[in-house]
Formats: sequence, structure tokens, C-alpha cells
Amino acid sequence: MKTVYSPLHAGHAGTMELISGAIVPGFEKPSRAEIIRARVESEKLGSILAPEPHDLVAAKRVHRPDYVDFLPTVYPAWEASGRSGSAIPFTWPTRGLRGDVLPKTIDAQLGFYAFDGGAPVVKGTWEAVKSSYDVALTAAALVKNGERAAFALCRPPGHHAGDAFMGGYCYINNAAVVAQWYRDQGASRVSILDVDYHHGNGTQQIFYSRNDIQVINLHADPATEYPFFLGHADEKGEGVGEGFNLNYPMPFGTAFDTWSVALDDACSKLIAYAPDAMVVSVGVDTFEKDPISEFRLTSADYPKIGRRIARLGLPTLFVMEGGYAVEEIGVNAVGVLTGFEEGVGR
Ligand code: OKP
Ligand code: ZN
Repeated sequence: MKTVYSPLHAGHAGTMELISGAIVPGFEKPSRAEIIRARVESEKLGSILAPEPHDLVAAKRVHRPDYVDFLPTVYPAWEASGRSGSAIPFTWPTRGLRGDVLPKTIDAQLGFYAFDGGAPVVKGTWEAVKSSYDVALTAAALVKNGERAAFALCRPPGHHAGDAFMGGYCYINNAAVVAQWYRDQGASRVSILDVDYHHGNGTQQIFYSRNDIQVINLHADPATEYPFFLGHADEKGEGVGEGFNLNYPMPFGTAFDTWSVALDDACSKLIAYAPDAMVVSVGVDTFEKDPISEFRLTSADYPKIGRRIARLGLPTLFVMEGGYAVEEIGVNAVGVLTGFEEGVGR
């Protein structure tokens, strides 16, 4: 399959994050995408294409327009207020506070448009976020135009970003953008299968009251894992969307024997929905050696995930999300894709 990749991701670099009571270099770093790209080449997965530039119309189909317009202004406003490095919020409009009045200073606006302090903005962030969005839409067009599958090597990731908030390394929700884009291009139904270790709270929130986009998440139980405040099994969608959101929370220590049972069940629900196309939010932070995660998948398991997804027989767009064991991220992410190709071939 073809891969779409942009070097512009690399400007989103030198980020800092708060974890375990300390400010440390960000785990979501440029080498992640470079190692995956190198593995795509060495495994001869297929050609690597540059993205076509897109306007922000498709982003505004899933995100609030004021949020999308805010993103490119963040770093200039941060610099204009005399700061450098990582722009990070420290106050959020939680229960009991006003979430409906846009404040006037950049620090406050960052909190207004975020659900946590985990999406730092540095000088090159917007250009990287925009390139990640272009990568996703360009890869989606490949599938729309007849490719069985394509790989959007997105960085930064997107699945924690909701209609009007960033967080958890995410700014624009690439998977949500392309699912909506497929609908706008004429697909009747689209499924999003999110296999990242973390619950894709942004994707769930964006489509929660929709029956034309099915959202399925396999992830660590939010009772004990980030993003903590969404992703429970009883969240099934609302209104006409009821029954079209499916969550499979699993405990720390989950290995492929248990995880794959959830995947099989998810696949049966996906087939029953009969979508015209599917989007896979592919994170490989379920890996046993991931530095911020607690599942126990091995490198040998990732091709099995790809083979299982291939058996669904659907036009498939893989959108890169998480994975922080940088040394093995290429083997694991591309393992899903080569497994898929094997599954298609048989
Ligand atoms: C993104 B993706 C706060 C520590 C919390 C955030 C993890 C985001 C994961 N700085 N960690 O789903 O792989
Ligand atoms: Zn993750």
C-alpha cells in the first residue's frame, strides 16, 4: 500500500510535558515518524507520497470553526506576549466555571480550547498539524479513488482532539476529518476502529450523536488510565447515535489473547454495520515495552491485527496515532500494515 508522509511534522519538536510530577521532554517526538518512514522503506511497503495542500474546510466539518481558526494564532500570540518554548495552558473551565466566554489572553484561551496540558504548542506546531491533516486527506483520496488501502503517516496524532479542544498530543482529529470527508464524498456509512492504547475521546465526542459514523474503541480502562474522563463501556452514543459508539475498556496487563477477543467482537459489530469504508486509528502504544502504557502486546502481534482487519474486506485507511517505544515503533506500526497486505493477498 502507499504511504503519505510530510517532513513538516519535524517542526513540532522540543516539546515539554508534565508527567509523574515532573516536566520532561515530550514522548511524542519527531523520531517516531522518521523511524516509521524508514521501516516503510526497508519493508518495501509501497511508494511514499507527499501530501497535497488542503484548505481548512474539511477540518471545520468536525471541529468548531473558531477552534480551527485559533490554532495557527497560538504561537504568534505566545511570542507576542514575550514567551518562547512550549505554550501550555494551566487553567481549564471545568464544572462550576464558565466555558462559554472566550477570554482575552493567550494563556486563558489555551485553557478554553484544551481539556488538558498535554498538547504543547511550539514554533513549528501549526505547520506540523496542518501537514498531518494534509497527509490524512491525501491518503483518504487514494482510497476513495480505488486503492484498497493507504497509510497516512500522521504526526502529530489526532484522536484526543474534540470538536473544540486539543489535548493528549492532539490538535486536529485526523481520523474524524477523513471519516467525515468520506461521508461528504458520498459514503453512506463509515466506521472508525481505534486500536490505540488510549481511548480516542475526541473521536467519540465528535460523532457521539451520529448514526452515519460508527466509532469503536479498544483501550485501557479510563478508571485507571488517561484520558480518565471518557471511554467507559456504558457510553453507547446518544439520540440517533445510540448504539453506534462502542467501547472495549481493558485492564492493565492485557495481552493479545484477551485483546484479540475484543478485536474479534469489534470486527463482528463493524461487519454488522456494513460501512462503505473504514478508518483505523492505528496506535502501537499497546506494546509491552511502551514507556507510558500498560498493555502487553508483542511485535509478533501487530501483523495479526493487520490480517484480522484485512479479513473485513473494506476500503481501509490507516491513520497513525500513538506509540512511544521509539526503537520498535517502525517494526510494530509497519507490522500492522504488512500483516494487512498478507491478509489481502490470501
Ligand atoms: C496520546 B495517544 C500528561 C501525561 C499524560 C498523555 C498521553 C497521550 C497519548 N502530559 N499522557 O493516545 O497515544
Ligand atoms: Zn495512545
